[in-house]
Amino acid sequence: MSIQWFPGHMAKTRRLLLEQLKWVDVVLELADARIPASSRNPMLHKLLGNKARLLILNKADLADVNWTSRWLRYLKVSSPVFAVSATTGVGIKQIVPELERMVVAKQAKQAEKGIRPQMIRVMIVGIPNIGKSSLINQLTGGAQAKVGNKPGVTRGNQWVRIHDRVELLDTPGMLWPKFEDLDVGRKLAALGAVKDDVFDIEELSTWIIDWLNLYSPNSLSRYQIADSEVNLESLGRKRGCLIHGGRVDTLKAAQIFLRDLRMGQLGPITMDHINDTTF
Ligand SMILES: Nc1nc2c(ncn2[C@@H]2O[C@H](COP(=O)(O)OP(=O)(O)O)[C@@H](O)[C@H]2O)c(=O)[nH]1
Ligand SMILES: [Mg+2]
Repeated sequence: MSIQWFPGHMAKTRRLLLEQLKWVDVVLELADARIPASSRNPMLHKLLGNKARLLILNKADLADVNWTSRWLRYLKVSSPVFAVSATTGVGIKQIVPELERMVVAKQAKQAEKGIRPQMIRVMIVGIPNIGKSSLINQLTGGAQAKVGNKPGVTRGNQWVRIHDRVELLDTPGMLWPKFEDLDVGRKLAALGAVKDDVFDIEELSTWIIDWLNLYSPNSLSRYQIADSEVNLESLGRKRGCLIHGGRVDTLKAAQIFLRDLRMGQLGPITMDHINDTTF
């Protein structure tokens, strides 16, 4: 696939991430609760090696709660996982106690060797727009409490104390989104995780509307289109996106639709589903 889904340079991003990873004990991997699979980077696993990872499904306020609990059950088989909202703060309080639990064994080993418990150093990683900065703000309460932040000193890693035993790297690790699968790309674009110039937004909107018609028809009820199928045409007509001759401005309709979707105006939506019925 030749489409440029990611503004950065992948090799450089990867190098930077590996450099940052050296300093941390635990990685907070951010995914989007609305697309818990599509919003993760498949390479991260390899980059992490055996480093501890806490998975966080952010934007849970915009996701379908039933799907979120299914995803949590499914994902916790592989790593500890929480659902949170970095804007409302819901779920954030679970993070620090879990970080402490995660390093208990390591610190017990160190204690046996007579090493005093060290600060737990953590960093946040995730693809663009996943909520990394918002989560840093939640955890630091606005970053007043910088550790080792001396004016005039060359900028390096800045650590912010978020608990008496936990420090957070104030620069999140950037990951690139998955590139391989067109539908993954469409879901990422649908929810604003890749830039709007990657896809034709009328085609994208049509794909999403078809998806919703199939899997989540209630989401479209907001438009109160009862007499015909919901599509860009009927949606635009309903929302008054008309050009002369009474034709529908489908570009305008697509813009309105995408804005509604991303702002949660269509209600909670989860676009990655689990096929395995045991979860
Ligand atoms: N509704 C909702 N919006 C969020 C949440 N977390 C982040 N956002 C929004 O998502 C956008 C990107 O967030 P940001 O923290 O800048 O992401 P970053 O690029 O990973 O640093 C911003 O508009 C945030 O307000 C969340 O939990 N819920
Ligand atoms: Mg940011």
